[in-house]
Amino acid sequence: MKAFQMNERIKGFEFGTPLETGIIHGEKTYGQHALPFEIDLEEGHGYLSFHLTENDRVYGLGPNMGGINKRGRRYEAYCTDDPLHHEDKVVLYGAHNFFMIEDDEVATGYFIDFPSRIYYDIGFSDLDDFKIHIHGEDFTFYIIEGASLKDIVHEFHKIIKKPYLPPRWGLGYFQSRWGYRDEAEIREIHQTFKEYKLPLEGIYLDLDYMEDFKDFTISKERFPNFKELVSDLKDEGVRLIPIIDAGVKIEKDYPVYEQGIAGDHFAKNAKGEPYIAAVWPGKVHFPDFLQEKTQDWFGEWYRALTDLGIEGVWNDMNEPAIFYDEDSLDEAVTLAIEAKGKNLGVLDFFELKDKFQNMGNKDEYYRRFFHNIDGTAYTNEAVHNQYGYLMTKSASDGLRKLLDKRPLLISRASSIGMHAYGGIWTGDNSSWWSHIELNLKMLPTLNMSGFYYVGADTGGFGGNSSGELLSRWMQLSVFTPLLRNHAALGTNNQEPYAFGEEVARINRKLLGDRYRLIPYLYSELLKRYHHGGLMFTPLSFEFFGQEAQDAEDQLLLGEELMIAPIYKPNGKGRYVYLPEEMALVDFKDQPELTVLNPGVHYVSYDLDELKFFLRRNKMMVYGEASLNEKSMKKDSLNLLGFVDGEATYTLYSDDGLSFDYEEGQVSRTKIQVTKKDNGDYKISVENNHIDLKTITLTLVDANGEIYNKEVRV
Ligand code: MIG
Repeated sequence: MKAFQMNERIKGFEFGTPLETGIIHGEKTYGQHALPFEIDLEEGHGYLSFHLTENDRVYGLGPNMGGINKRGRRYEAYCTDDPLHHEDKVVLYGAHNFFMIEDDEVATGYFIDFPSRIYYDIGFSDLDDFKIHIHGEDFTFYIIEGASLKDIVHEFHKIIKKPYLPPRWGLGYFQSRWGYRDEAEIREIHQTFKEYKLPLEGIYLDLDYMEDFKDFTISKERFPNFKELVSDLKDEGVRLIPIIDAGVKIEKDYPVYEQGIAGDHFAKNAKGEPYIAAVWPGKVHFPDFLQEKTQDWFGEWYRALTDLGIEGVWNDMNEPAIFYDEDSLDEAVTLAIEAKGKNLGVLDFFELKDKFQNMGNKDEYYRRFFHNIDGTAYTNEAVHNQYGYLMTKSASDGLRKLLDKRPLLISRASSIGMHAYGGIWTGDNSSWWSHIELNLKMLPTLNMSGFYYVGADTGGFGGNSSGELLSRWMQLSVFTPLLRNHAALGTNNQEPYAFGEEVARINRKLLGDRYRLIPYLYSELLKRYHHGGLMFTPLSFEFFGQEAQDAEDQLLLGEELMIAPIYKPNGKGRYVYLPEEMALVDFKDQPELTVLNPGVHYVSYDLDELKFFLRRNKMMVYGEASLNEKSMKKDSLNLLGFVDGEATYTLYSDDGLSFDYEEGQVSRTKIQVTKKDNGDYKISVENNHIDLKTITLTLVDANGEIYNKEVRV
């Protein structure tokens, strides 16, 4: 073991020869300090455990089931395609090994830099024991100290890369569905949105746009005029976002396949031949994204889409998901043939059935193919969690060169490190009420891992949505940077207009509100790019006490707001815990502000309302409802404030498209408001945003007195 220090607050310990994952950045000074606990190495695996006192809380671990406090469950970090997010699932698409343990006095953060399986048992088998099992002996263990949980997150964000920032139009509303078949249907959807006067920023294209599920092809039959379609829609402010899967179809004369073979770009089996798995296109090879030359090669292939006017993509199936491989299909078929005509015993029947039923994503597949890292072969299992991350890096590097502006890019599989290259949609959830709550709880945890451009399939992917479920989900999703309504093949339609006029009206109001929130949300993303930290913060990170710890169904948003969505059917309102005095905002055209005392309140909340809370001596800005980002007004903004002393808000903005923000080219509009003794307010604005000309303020004080004023800036 080698000990090192990164700064006063971060030290680390290298075990064996850890693989360079590219996740952690910064200088290491090797030294002599001791590991404050033991990590046992047994038969090539690492084991450690933390004693949990009764009041210890555990946070982190990325996109997983369970609460914000991760205690009381098991988890596994190993990117896995599982389309049923049942309550007892322990592993999903992301492997994020950052976590924090907090008791009433101190908190400590940990990060395990290791690209294969890690098992966590957080007070599940044993109430007071947090056990970690690392499936290997080459890893780096980081310990991060800080004055608070928020502080530790900040420290951690300093040693990982800066996060991905989407183009500003990425904050618009996106419609998606697996099963939009052809150009006519895409045009019809666009048309319907127009008829209903519903905002639409883009339409995601699922597998159906491809020819035989081949990456970087467009079906000539279903999309004969793809380029024209892209440009017609873009003229109206609507972008198309096609899907790309990890597997490349094995087919003679298919150029991606031919080049992949010629350039030695595919992951290999034990015999050194390209490994064959089966996914949507049938038999495929997997690009070996662990090789830099393959990242460059595959990244360049996105040209096939950018040449047609595409500016964003979603990377799917990159855990990588595998339906079956030849060996296991053979095995199952052989068993079936042997069984033919026999009087099968029940156990033999189950064996046969399981052979077919459990053929997807078998552990052994990931030991049957190898990646080439600087001449050394690693099983996929050994470096598994790098795969989706590096596929997305490949896409990001490629698209950046091709477009010379920010692409929209999201991925299903992820690990920390990928946060620098793309966002995440949280995969195949279901149209279940419990998944609204799950969506809420994943938000701060994803932020801890450095991911901000995140969102769930609004309305739910699997199963059938109802109008009520969709609108309730929308009331949460209007706050999430990625706002996409997506559904699985074969499920009922769930576009915002799919449930009749009344639901369409409700969704029009909510989506309008989303566009009003874009200046604020986008400013949050820019702030997090520059300063790290959380966009969505659990109450317990900010306030002491059991109530704050328990209120896991509410979140702070930015430094200004608190959200408390409804995630139960037939709800007309809900109980909300206010840890401090706040103003309830009913986000009508002219928002209504009601000051509430700390404590528990029943807040009524109708489907067509958007309600949230503004903290004391905080302010937020908002714009106007709009049908797309392109037509948003830039010269005026509104401001809401709950000011009973002094409040400052700084709005960040930029051109929304270029990479200039990386060089610090960001406009800041600093608004300062001080309440004077006579009830009047002193307002000052420092503005270097060229387009912004007026701000209309609505302020409320602790007595509920409302004050309106328009200022030129
Ligand atoms: O095996 O492309 O998570 O969003 O619609 C399913 C079809 C493959 C999984 C993705 C989902 C997408 C679906 N894909």
